[in-house]
Amino acid sequence: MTQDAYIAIGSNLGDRAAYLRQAVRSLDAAGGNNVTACSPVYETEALVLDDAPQPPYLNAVVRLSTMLSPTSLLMLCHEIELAAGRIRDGRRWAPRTLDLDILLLGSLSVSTPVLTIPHRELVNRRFVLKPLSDIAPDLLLPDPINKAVADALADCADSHDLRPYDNIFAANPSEPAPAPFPRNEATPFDTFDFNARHDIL
Ligand code: A4P
Ligand code: MG
Repeated sequence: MTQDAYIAIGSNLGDRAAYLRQAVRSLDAAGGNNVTACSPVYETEALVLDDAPQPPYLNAVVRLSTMLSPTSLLMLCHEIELAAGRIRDGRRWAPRTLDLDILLLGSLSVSTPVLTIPHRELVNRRFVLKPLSDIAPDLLLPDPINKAVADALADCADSHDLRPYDNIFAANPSEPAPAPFPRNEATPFDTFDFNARHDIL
């Protein structure tokens, strides 16, 4: 059985559009996954934790039909970030070639030391809620949010500007779709019975 996952994609280093396109191809190519919707892309000023300026981000959200368990989906996201040359130096919110955040996975609420679903910043960020609302305005956000995406966007206090960017996900006959990043086939992926009870919940 598949579930819809919603993944936020961001990049503020290097060829941002290329990283976003290749990330979408890589999510689609792995483990029986299927990307079924891509939001418009927005350019957004970087939200930072200190005074050091950062380049602006490209942000988007995709819907992914998946059978992967929450943990396997997180592993896949980390693998794709690594393949995109992301360097984790321990600093939170540091500039990055690619960031993949799991916003939602079916109607699951997950809270473990390494994974929180719905994503803990989901309702605080316009650069996440706007593209999510573009593709799923009526989707009900699960516990502890419990409201529709469009209502969460209307209630969001974040007033940062979102600049519509080129439609980089549209098929372009003069430019072939990028190949997915090479997969590490040794990574064991689990599928997940979303109807069963799990101790991860
Ligand atoms: N983690 C827990 N829950 C999740 C989840 N639902 N999806 C854990 C993905 N990861 C999740 O993330 C730290 C750890 O969060 C992961 O190892 C995972 O176990 P990270 O990607 O290593 O580090 P980070 O991204 O710097 O930290 P964090 O807190 O995840 O930051 P965010 O929320 O990703 O924000 N400004 C603009 N304009 N646009 C952006 O996209 N993004 C960020 C990063 C900051 N400023 C931004 C943007
Ligand atoms: Mg992150």
